[in-house]
Amino acid sequence: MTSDIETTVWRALDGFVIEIPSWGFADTGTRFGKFHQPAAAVTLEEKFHDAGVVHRLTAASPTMAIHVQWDLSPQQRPQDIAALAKSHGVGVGSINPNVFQDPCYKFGSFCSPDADARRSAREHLAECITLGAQCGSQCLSIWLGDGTNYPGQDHLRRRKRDLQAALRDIHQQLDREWPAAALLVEYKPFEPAFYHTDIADWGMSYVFCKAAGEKARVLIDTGHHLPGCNIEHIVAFLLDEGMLGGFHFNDRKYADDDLTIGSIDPYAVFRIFDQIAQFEFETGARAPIAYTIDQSHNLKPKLEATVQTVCEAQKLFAKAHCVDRKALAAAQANTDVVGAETVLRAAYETDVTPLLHQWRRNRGVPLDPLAELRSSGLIERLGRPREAARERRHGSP
Ligand code: AFD
Ligand code: MN
Ligand code: MN
Repeated sequence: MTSDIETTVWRALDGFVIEIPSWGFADTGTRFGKFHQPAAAVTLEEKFHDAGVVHRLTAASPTMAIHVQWDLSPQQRPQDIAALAKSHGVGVGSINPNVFQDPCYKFGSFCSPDADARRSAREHLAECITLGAQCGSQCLSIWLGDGTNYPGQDHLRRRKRDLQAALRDIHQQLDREWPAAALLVEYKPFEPAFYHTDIADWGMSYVFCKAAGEKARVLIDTGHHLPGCNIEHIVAFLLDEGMLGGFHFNDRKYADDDLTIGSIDPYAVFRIFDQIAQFEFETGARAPIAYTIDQSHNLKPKLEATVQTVCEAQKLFAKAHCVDRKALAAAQANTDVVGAETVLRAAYETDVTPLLHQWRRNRGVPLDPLAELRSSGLIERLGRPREAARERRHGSP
């Protein structure tokens, strides 16, 4: 006989689809250096291959987010990209433009005082929209590094108005060319700009989304908050407004550290998922949220870090769906502070391993995907030909 908890958790896991980032498989580093891994993916084919490995091991990650400039060459046709993804058992996920690395974006993209930079950014977004519409993606996910480094450097309200106009124009192009797509607008308090960032917090993203059009939603990157910020409160508020579009998962000790989710503060992630679970319990509907990993796997082997992340996210999401919602509501109604907290902590401390194992058994995937990967020798087997290919390309690793 299936218990209510089992039904609730399995149904939640069915809907908890976690998109993996192409950039999670490639060599990354910090501004102090890049650390090469032999099995790191370089080509789009290798990235889709690795995404397929993760999905076959977890049954939870059917799409891979594309970072347009990091992954694609101008010659690649959208239909070929979609076919390549399909050949590895995954689909094309969110389209991530890049208007922060080209030298023309030195003073910003859509907010730049330089009309040519604004024009370049708009042209790049137009190309991204055409690409997304033609390769079966469902989402355009925008992050801007726009900002300034010094007081007085630029006119803050002029920058805001230029960005509002650009996002409105982008939204209109989505309506014309890619009507099924969601438009996610990410925020970040600082970095690469160090005095002000044009989309610095959830409120600014909210206002930009409202001005852009009805497809636009706020994207919460869990590493993009100043220390002490109550992220689950932002989640609750945006859920209630119908303006939460999705997440970029990672963890952080100090800033946007891009560590793996739950590695520093798993209880914080649980509290975020608890707000979503409560919303789903009370509405009886799945929250329309895009869950995407956005991490830099500098020290951890890329594939291990990605599988570990998917499993950790599933575990915390399952725990959040173990909360006794009726007992919690009663304790809250009676201002039973300790009682309410005890209900929440009991769910957090629930061992959901048997529930995860049964969910995976039902899908024919390994009960412990990470252990399976680590014992398979796959990463070592991938490293050798990829290292050889790198040497052919560059003459050295
Ligand atoms: C960087 C940014 C932001 C963005 C990601 C992918 O901080 O999180 O979403 O790159 O473009 O991590
Ligand atoms: Mn992000
Ligand atoms: Mn980030």
